[in-house]
Amino acid sequence: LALTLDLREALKAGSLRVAYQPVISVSDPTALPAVEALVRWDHPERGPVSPDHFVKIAEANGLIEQLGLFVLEEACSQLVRWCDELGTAAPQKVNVNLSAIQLSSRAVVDDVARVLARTGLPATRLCLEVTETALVHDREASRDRLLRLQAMGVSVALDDFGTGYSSLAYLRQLPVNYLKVDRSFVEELHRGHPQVASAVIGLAHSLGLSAVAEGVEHPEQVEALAALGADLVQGWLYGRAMTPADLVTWRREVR
Ligand code: G
Ligand code: G
Ligand code: MN
Ligand code: NA
Repeated sequence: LALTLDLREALKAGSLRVAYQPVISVSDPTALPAVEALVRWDHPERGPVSPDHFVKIAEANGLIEQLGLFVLEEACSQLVRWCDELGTAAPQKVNVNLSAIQLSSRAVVDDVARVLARTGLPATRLCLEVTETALVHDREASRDRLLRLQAMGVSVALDDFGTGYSSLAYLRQLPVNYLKVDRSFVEELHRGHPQVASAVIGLAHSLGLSAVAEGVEHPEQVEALAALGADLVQGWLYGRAMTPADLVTWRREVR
């Protein structure tokens, strides 16, 4: 309860921040096709609180729409600032995680449109990450909202793919552009079990989608993923989620 009250305060005070993890192209390691926005909370007494934990608290206490809008607005304005600072070296897109609750709201499409208009970020530079479980409730409404977002130019990624409950029959009808191979399958790859990663990448391609592998920590994983045809990769091997200033340094030094 105390944490819920503190989160409410933090949202009001604007003391949450957003960190950004690079997403790398397998075929062109000098490109920066995207960064994923990940919310961070440095609690004044407890120190950093895990986003897994406080995102759930926000979802359970009616705070997720406000949190989600904060991250979306912050991420879109940050990419506009990077475009000024880095020009063509700026990330091409920013990926923002959308909670199931946000997608279940009638307001989501207008909210996204409003933030894009306010920040001046072209819709084509925004990608929304949704999980399979976000799509099992009210399938028709979710599908319709994603279609309207795509019609605006926003792209959609299916996050943590393979860990939820989405049916493969439904996947074919879903308006998504990217399948994200869950970190657990990238880990298995490292332990000599490429079956699931291989199947997800194959499925993505057979549906005309790009495959993104998450949680890449070892060069051998990249080699294996490249051999399987993965398009994009992200993970600690390339960079952790970092502050906007650190991302600029990383971009200038590493690439
Ligand atoms: O860095 P990591 O510990 O950042 O993230 C943990 C979990 O929290 C992940 O499942 C991630 O998708 C989720 N998460 C991080 N940032 C956000 C956000 O802005 N919105 C939502 N809904 N989830 C987020
Ligand atoms: O669920 P989602 O994919 O949005 O969450 C991303 C989560 O994965 C964040 O918690 C992020 O910090 C974490 N993460 C990103 N890269 C790596 C990695 O290479 N290894 C591990 N163990 N975690 C990672
Ligand atoms: Mn994600
Ligand atoms: Na994920």
